[in-house]
Amino acid sequence: MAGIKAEPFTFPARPRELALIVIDMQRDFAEPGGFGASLGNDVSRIARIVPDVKRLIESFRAAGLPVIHTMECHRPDLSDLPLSKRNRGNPSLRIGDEGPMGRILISGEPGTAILPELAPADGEVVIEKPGKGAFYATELGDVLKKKGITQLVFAGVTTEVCVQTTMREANDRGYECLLAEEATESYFPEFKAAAIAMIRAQGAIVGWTADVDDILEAIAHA
Ligand code: C5J
Repeated sequence: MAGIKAEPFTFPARPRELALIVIDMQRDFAEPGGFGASLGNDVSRIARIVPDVKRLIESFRAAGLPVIHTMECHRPDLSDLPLSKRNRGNPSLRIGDEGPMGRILISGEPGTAILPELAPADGEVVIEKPGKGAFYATELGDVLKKKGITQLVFAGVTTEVCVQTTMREANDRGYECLLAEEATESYFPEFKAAAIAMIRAQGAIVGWTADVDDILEAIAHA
């Protein structure tokens, strides 16, 4: 692989050290009645990226490269939910409350599940995370170390919250990070654009960004 065409310059991909990380493509963020909707967001924006996320997942699987999924969720007894998070804002339903898809953002509930089109395959790692960043209070760092992964391609939602937070955590831990632009979304288009701009500014200060087609092209030759 010669590298992946990206901004602000070519991503120096090393296929043996590369994994795809799909952040929080859960019903709770993408369907009416879930966490995203309870905060007053237009969740239809999220469903629109499903085909591009799926193309990325399929290409990594076809190349034999790891796909890792994350889910933002909490234990049923709420012991990993800080009160500051539960009480924040004025949502119509709080984390842990019973909603139309089960308890909001609680592990094992129907609404917390990953969208069926993007469901993890047998053997793929699924990280349940109580925070916005996927390294905080999870086994993600150990999983990546064991697999010899040093580079991460990012997809998922939302761009400026869980995706960007995890990219920043990964960048500080020495991972090289590439964001797939059409495979990430925000409830606020201007926040997606700003997150992409700030990630790749100053010579890729947090990481690189690339078109899904350019990532697929490179992975096909991995
Ligand atoms: C949010 C996330 N937006 N997965 N979570 O609360 O980005």
